[in-house]
Amino acid sequence: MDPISIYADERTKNARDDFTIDQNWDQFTPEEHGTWDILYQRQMECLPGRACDEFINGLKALNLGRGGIPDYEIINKELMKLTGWQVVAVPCLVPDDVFFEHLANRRFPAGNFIRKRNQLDYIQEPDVFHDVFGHVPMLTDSVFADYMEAYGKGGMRALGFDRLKALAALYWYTVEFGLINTPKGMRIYGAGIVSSHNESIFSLEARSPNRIHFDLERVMRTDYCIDDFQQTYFVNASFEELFRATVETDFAPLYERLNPSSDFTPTAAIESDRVYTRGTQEYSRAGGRKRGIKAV
Ligand code: HBI
Ligand code: FE
Repeated sequence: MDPISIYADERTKNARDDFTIDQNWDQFTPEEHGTWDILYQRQMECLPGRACDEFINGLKALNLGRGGIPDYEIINKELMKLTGWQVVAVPCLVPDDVFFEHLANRRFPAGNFIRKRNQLDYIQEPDVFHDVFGHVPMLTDSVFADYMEAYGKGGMRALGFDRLKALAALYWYTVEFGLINTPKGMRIYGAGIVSSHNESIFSLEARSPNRIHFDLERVMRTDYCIDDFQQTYFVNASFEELFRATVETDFAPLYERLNPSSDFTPTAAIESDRVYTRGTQEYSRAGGRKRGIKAV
């Protein structure tokens, strides 16, 4: 995700050195709490049977449906008890090194604003609904929580190798847009999908996208689209697979052999792929969101 507004923004003027700010939960208006409720209700109509159990269990454990934007004082008590993670408020996207440092210390940075009523379907910069509804429930799962910390530590190491695009692709195709095989079928865990009504349906049921089994190096070599539905979704066998792939990989030689830019386009399917669905790519070929193409 290319940070689109990280410096010199009036929102960052009272941020601390690590870009955190106080949530000031009581500053949110009834209208803003109402926006959370609208988005929450809409997602709860489409996620049961589509989101993985770990996500649904996390939503319940943190009671994110209690009504209104969650107060971090309250949810962090529960989250800390479960996996030692906490949510910290930030005004906007933060620089990569700051972001990785937070993850490496089990702090998830959440945008301290919520989208307007005329942006319910899409926002480019992550707001509190994308970050807290989308990302935080998975942090209640101990294996995924370990993965996110390992990712943050890997990210801090990566900064020295100038291979950020590859590392961002790993985040993008797992944390943001990952699918997972479960005994009940293919399910969603990626925050970018679970926080979007249409992509929750498109990612599992549309003919257009590829669905390919996760392979760490393949994912890191694949370009991605930041402002529309994905053209390929990668599918994990388990969160243990994701965690092991990250902690068992010696990233230094991998970064050396990776090219600075992506080798594969977002629509590619290659010889070594384990393909679940070879998509038609009809949605992106027709022009996607920009051309107002109906995805589902
Ligand atoms: N900052 N607040 C915030 N949220 C993000 O998801 C984020 C970020 N900065 C950088 C960043 N993501 C990317 O580098 C990662 O997607 C790798
Ligand atoms: Fe995100």
